Amino acid sequence: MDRFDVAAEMIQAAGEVLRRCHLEQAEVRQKTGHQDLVTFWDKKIEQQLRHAILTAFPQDSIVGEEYPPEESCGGKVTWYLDPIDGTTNFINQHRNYAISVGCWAGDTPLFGMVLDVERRELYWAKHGGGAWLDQSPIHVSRCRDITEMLLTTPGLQYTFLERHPHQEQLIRLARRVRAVRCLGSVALELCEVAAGRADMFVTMRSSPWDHNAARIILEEAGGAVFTMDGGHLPLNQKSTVLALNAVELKDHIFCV
Ligand code: 2AM
Ligand code: CA
Repeated sequence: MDRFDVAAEMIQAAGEVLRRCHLEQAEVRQKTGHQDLVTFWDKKIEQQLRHAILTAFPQDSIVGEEYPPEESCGGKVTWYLDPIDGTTNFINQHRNYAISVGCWAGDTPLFGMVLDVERRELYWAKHGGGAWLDQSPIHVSRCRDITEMLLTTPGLQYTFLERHPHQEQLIRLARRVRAVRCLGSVALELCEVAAGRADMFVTMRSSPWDHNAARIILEEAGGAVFTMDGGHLPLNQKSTVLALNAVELKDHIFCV
């Protein structure tokens, strides 16, 4: 099996585990505070994914949310894993959470997969092969009028309410768009833009495991990703993220 097939098999097996699990109160822990949580299942699933990858490709590197990076022994392929993206949704709703698996050769994308676990929907893209939702091709929206756009952002608090250098710009943008939606999962929200159900996405907080799978899917669907400053989105650092349904939109969204 090649890396894509290993990823497809392991992500579906992990989804099955999460759909069947019953989360106990004692399995939830705070990381940096009461709005940043981790569960027994985040760790369990990441262990399961790491084991599947390293069994098949022991030379590969792994960057995942819950454990220190697994350094490569000579290979140049890196996997970016988020075992549960949208942990708060997993805890409070048991829906609207994803497993995110991105695979890169240095800074060249190989493929990205995002499983919407409870809907049993797999978003995926191979570099140069278009973007897909299960067997159907997906594409970003054609909308170019900002007043008709849906803006999605995972966290109302940290996008609009906390002080940060882009706060005023974002509040102005929120007044111009048709509506703002908060789903609570970076990976699923980037896929919403890829599938044309939202037109743009912003977050003030994202990590490589949150966005390095879905960014491949979004770019293959015709969209573009940047930092909030309009710069290149880094592969290996925490960053702000701005995602658009068209690269040209970047020069227009903050000009009012
Ligand atoms: P997570 O569920 O894997 O933690 C909404 O919280 C979205 O923002 C989720 O995709 C979440 O990923 C992500 N996120 C990134 N950094 C975060 C942070 N410091 N606190 C809360 N959510 C964070
Ligand atoms: Ca996570």
